[in-house]
Amino acid sequence: MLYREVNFDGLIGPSHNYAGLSPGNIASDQHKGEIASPRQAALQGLEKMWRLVQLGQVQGVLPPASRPDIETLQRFGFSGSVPEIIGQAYRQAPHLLAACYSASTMWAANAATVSASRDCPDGRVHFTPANLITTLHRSIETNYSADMLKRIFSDPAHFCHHPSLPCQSDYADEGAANHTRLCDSHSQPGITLLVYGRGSNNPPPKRYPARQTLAACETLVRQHQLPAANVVLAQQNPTVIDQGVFHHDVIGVGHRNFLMLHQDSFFNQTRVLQQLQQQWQHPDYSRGEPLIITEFSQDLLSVREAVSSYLFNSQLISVSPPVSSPHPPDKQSPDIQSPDILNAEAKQMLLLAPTNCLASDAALKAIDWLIAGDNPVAAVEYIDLTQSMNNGGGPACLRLRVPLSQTEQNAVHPGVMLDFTLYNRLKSWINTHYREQLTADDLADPCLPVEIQAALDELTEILELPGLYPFQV
Ligand code: SUG
Repeated sequence: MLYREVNFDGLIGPSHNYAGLSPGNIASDQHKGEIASPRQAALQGLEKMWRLVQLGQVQGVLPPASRPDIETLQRFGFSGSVPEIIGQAYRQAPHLLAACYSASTMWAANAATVSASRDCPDGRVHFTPANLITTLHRSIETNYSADMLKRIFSDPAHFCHHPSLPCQSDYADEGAANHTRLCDSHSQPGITLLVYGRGSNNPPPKRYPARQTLAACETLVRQHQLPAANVVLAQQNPTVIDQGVFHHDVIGVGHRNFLMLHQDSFFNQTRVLQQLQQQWQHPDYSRGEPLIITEFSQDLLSVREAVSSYLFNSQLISVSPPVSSPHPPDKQSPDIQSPDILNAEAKQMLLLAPTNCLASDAALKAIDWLIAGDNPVAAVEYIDLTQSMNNGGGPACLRLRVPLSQTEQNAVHPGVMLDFTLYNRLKSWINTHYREQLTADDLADPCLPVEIQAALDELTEILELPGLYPFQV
């Protein structure tokens, strides 16, 4: 049976803003207090999703959480009507209001860790929502993400949902941003590479938080019952976390039998890569293709340039040839390049990179070097996600990868699968409901929650997910 990697992207919510909420995420810090454009952000994210469809991929949409999170503001002691709660929070603790307004569920790579049914002994796709306990604004995503994923992947015959890990520092978990599945083809069992930043005897970072722990990774392996022969746990190099690599997906990306990463990604990288190669050749799994690993040297691309360009946060997409002539998305027609059935098993890959790479000579040289090298990447295409990028979220951050068989895909809630009709409906929904600009002071506007509720109410009709939000029940 054919298996595909299906991307589910977080739809960027109407309260997208720049609040500087993530220590160790350099872009979030640098753009703190700037004027955001929620409308532009959401349209950029939607264009990225649509581009994937045009490239013959199967693409889903994950609705944003409802913001502001009034329940959390009440837990912080603010009371009264919604305008009163917002007014008090704005005057007394604007950082709490900003946290409860964050549109951070857009970064779907942090929503959950997902294991393919081919990797799990019970033959189901396993989900563990991330507890995201390192930052306040992200820790309040978990309950919503868990419920939303259960609505979209609801059939217990195919999908198994675990509780998030305990909310204690030893179990800090940031989901798929620290998970890479390497496989021969999606229809074969893969190797689960899980990356953590602290919890072993090796030194943790000194300056910035390590958001994923060894104990969290071990727990995920147990929950999903992944066979030891198919698991590799690797520690992030603490010095790169201290340079702004707050998730592994800021410094490495893998797809199928290909992994590209910076030479300084892991603590004891040589050993980690050897272990991957050894496990790839495990006699119980006759993998036909070689595992191709491409390391970028510090001379080719410094960690600083990797973080500012977000080159490693690109998406790698299997596409049928020819892939060498990128062209901008055709906004008028559903110009699907080729049937996705061909793409799912295609050997060539396209690098879908953020336009920030275009501003870096080093990143451009590194991409040329990659394409010329002995690896599956045949072409690059750039995608403008500036609004999300300014908060440290590139192409790979915005998507949750879910490997699915055709039968499993048929069991996914169909209302969230992107086609030309849904793309157009979402575009007009964004243009109708989203503000052109949003500042920190706008968060005090009592009209904003009302506008957002109206928008989300309509969204649940578009996606056929009635009662998804607490204000609807
Ligand atoms: O958790 N930024 C997000 C970016 C997440 C990127 N995801 C992956 N790398 N997979 C974060 O740091 C900034 C919000 C603000 O500052 O307003 C923020 O949460």
